Amino acid sequence: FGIETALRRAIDGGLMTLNFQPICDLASGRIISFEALARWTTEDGVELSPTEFIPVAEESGLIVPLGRWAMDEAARTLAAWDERAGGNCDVKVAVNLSAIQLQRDQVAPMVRHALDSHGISGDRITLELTESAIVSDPDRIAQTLLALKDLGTRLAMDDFGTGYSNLEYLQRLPIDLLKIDRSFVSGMLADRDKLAIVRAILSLSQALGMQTVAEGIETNELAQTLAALGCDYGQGFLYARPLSEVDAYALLRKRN
Ligand code: G
Ligand code: G
Ligand code: NA
Ligand code: MN
Repeated sequence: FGIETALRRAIDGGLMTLNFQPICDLASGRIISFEALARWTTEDGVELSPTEFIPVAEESGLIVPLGRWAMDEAARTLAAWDERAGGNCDVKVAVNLSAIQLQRDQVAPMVRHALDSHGISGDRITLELTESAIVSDPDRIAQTLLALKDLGTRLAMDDFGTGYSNLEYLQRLPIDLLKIDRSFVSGMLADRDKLAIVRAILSLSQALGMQTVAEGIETNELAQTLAALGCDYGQGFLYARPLSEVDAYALLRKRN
């Protein structure tokens, strides 16, 4: 229970922060949005990655308050950026939703509350779901996703291609964006099978009227190839690593 108690204290005590990694339009390089990525700096000053604490949060149920904190913090950050930009800021923020959070929390009212608290319109927020969220309870999830669409948010399927779900849900659920998993993208110039998978995901998303984000772009060559294949957006170290709120805003002012 040690880590669980510590995580609860971190959520309540301001030890969690959000980092922001840009998602860029592949054709123009313009920053469209930032993915909000949680960071936990422990009392000893050690920075823990979400891959270490999200599983703990999910098993303990702390993902509900953690997810609420992340959504509120994302909306608060957008409001702060808007104010700094004198209202001339239209960048979006993408917030991750865990499958457990979707099962256990009332996610649509939670998102609405965060938006209202900070005066942010729903179209500034993208919510990233994983395939596992949909497998667990498709009917309940469908209702939640429709309620989120009513708020104006965009919905993205994260790590697409790595889960166990069937494709039927893709046309049935109001998904706007597919994020092509880094495991397919990063090796696609050297591996014909990976390239074939990326092309298949791109044609599937086009046929279903969805947009695409390629994850894990580290080189210009990869960005150009993906743009030529019709991929809309890209994310990866080529553009930037996950940045502090201050650095993310500075990059936005410099680049856009
Ligand atoms: O930032 P990093 O690359 O270490 O992120 C690792 C994983 O943690 C990513 O898959 C990301 O989606 C997930 N993650 C980061 N922040 C959050 C969060 O606030 N909530 C949830 N549910 N997952 C997150
Ligand atoms: O699961 P999710 O896709 O949300 O995870 C995002 C994670 O991927 C973060 O931990 C982030 O640091 C990492 N990441 C983002 N861009 C790149 C990249 O270009 N290369 C590599 N190797 N990792 C990346
Ligand atoms: Na994500
Ligand atoms: Mn992802």
